[in-house]
Amino acid sequence: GHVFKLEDYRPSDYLIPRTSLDFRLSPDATRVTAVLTVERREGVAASAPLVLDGDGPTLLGVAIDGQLLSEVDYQATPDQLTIPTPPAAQRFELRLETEVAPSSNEALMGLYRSNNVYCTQCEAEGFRRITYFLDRPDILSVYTVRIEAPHNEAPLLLSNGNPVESGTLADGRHYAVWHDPFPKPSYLFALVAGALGKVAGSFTTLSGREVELGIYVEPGKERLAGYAMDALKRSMKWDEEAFGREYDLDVFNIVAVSDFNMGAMENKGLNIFNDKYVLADEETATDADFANIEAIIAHEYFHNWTGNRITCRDWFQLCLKEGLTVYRDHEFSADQRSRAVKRIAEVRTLRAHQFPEDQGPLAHPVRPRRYREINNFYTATVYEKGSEVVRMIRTILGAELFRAGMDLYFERHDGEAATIEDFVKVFEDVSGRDLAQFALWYHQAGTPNLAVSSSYNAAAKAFTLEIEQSVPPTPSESRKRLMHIPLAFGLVGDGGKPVAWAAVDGAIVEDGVIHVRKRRHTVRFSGVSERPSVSLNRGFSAPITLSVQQKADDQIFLASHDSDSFSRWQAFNTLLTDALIAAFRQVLGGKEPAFAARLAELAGRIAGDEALEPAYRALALSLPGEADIARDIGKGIDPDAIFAAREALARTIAEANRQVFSALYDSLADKGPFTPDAASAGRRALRNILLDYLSLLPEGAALAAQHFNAATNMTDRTAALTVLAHRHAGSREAEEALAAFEARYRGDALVLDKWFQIQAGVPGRQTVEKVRALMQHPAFSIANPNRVRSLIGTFSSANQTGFHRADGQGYRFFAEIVLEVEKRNPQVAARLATAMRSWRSLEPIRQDKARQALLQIANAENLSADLRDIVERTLA
Ligand code: DPP
Ligand code: ZN
Repeated sequence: GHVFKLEDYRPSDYLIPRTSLDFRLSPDATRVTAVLTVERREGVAASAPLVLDGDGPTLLGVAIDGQLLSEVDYQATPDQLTIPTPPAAQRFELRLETEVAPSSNEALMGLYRSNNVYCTQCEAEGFRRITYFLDRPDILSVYTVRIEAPHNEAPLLLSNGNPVESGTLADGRHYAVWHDPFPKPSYLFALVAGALGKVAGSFTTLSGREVELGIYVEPGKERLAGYAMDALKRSMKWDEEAFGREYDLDVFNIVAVSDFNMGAMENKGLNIFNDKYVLADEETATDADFANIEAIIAHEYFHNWTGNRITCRDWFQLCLKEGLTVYRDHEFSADQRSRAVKRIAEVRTLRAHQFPEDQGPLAHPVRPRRYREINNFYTATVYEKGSEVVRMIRTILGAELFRAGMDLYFERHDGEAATIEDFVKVFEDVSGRDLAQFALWYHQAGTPNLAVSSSYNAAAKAFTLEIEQSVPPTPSESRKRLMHIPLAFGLVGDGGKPVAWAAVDGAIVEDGVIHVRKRRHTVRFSGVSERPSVSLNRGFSAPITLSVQQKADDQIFLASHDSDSFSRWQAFNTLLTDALIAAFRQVLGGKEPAFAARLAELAGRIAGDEALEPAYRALALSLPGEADIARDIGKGIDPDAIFAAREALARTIAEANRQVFSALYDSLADKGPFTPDAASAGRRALRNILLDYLSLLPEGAALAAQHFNAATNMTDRTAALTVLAHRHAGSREAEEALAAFEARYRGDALVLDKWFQIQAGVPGRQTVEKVRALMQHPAFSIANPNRVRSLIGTFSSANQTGFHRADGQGYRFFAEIVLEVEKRNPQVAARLATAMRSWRSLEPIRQDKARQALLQIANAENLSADLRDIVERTLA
């Protein structure tokens, strides 16, 4: 396939300042008339051909300035429309008639049908499936859209911008016209038509403008959109307060659909959402679902400024909008909930998804320089690491200069298609700093490591840190440059108090941050009157790995006393990880794993520490996942041994803390009616992790069954069901609970996704057969991305012992299903296939089986560009 390269960027010869679209909707043959005002760019020769992008629309006719072209005047292929000799005038009108079939569009890109509702998804390159266009983000156009359909089939007709006209026509048909005054790239175009229920709201902006809000859902589900509406209003208010950003149209609409490739899409004034991220009440949604809804509603809304008003020059700049918008939604959630807890959760996610990507064959810079298929770059690196890079800018500049830089960014680039260079420049301009070395975070792949050791000289009152940075090689980048790493730190003394120093040399240290810029720094603190424990990378100030020469005593001390709550959590998590890695080696050596008694004691103390938020305690008690442990071990992975080590530690902690956990479990039972707020969710999280431990003790299955039966909300119900299915698989209690859950939610596809997910996650070799059987369940559909992700995605990316069965059956099944999904939906198949990205870290026997499965996919005929790209890079 073609490789797109950043350095090949050049502006197009033509612009399209105005786009007018007319849709005659029909499931199998929708007519689209596009009238484009085409303008030759200043300085471009009149002989320059006009070349538009396409992806299979049926072309019915082409006219220029009202004159129908004959077929010798243009060349059309499925992916290109060329007009070799456009008019000499600088500006002309191009009219295109195309036909598309939404009902047979299973790729869910372009115009398609979901539950009989017409909807669109155009990012990144879906618009070209509707009509030929300059389908690139630097072509900004003002759109007017007319939609016509039979009233009974599609009473609701929506597009971007503001409604300007609507009316009835003959034969039960009607139409609506929408106009979006803000020039936008084609990937932000959207259309929705169908029969939907509406939840209405309104918002008064900072400057007093009234905005009409609408959330549209499947009729009958309106009641489930209340939380999303509330989250939307809070997002709008927060963006005014935190970033001075006001909404700019008269209406803001959100539509929930059930077939959607991503989480949601930020189309201007008309966000389209995967219904999973809109619909919620306590009966059907977990606390995690509520938190996701809040975050994604905010994320898409925030795109209105970071993505829509200022968009990307080209797709290499994807992180310009995504990394920044993730940073904004993280800050929003931190302000709405608990900042400390939110930060820990973010870091866990980053480590679980971005670190393995950065450390494997799919590693790429936050701003890539090459791609074959842009759909494959909506990655944890672009999103999550991209957000961390923005956070580091704020750490380096401080809150005020960061805000000044953001203000300048909005002022300078509003209405433009910008680049990462533009973004970095505003912060250089407001601060006077040189961020050239810092900008390597955008350009260089790989997770940097800092090796740190410390020493204290009591006589000289000197404390010294030896810091050495390295960046591991990644595909096609074997030599790395030295990075600028802002390392937040603290010297912690008796009882957790900060230890003072008189002077420091060896690196720039400001506001609690060591600016690591060279390969080695010897940082000397003088006038230090007691031996401190050093707390490093506080708040996770940089997305790096640390190799610290630190005694277990120091870690235990920090896990109890560090005043930085992230680092305190980190210290305990490091102790757990070290113990689990040692236990893994014991299991491999045929021994029973053993754990230091003080680890379990510390777990008990954290669980019962009333000074700590319950949500924080829940996060501390949740052991590193099997995949986290595998990542930290790095190679020679035997998932069965990791599983055994982890179960042994959980059991040790449970047995040592039986009384404390049990009493605490009882005291945390929900009193009063359900509320989805962070504090209540935190109490449920703590109680449910305690259940997880207690379920390992005698009577554990009975306790979990009781928890399941007494549950009054989905959080508790799924927590108990998970414990039963995963820890007591095959027991009467587990079977009864699974059956009861299925019966209760038979008609609710989104809730049954949880049932699929829980069963796909059951550890052990038998699960592959169970997953295969569940594909025959009436609620499963291989055409629906949510179903596929719940069942197949969970099995392949979250079931270490099931998927990585030593005999390769998990991989074989997976290859077969990926190829099956690929026939309809290449994007979803390619995403699934990334589950194989860490195959080289497996022990040799599994590695060989994994390679065979990858080859099976690679050798299939007519592979899509999406899947081919992932599989070939994974095998390279
Ligand atoms: N809809 C996806 C997101 O918001 C891609 N833009 O991240
Ligand atoms: Zn986004």
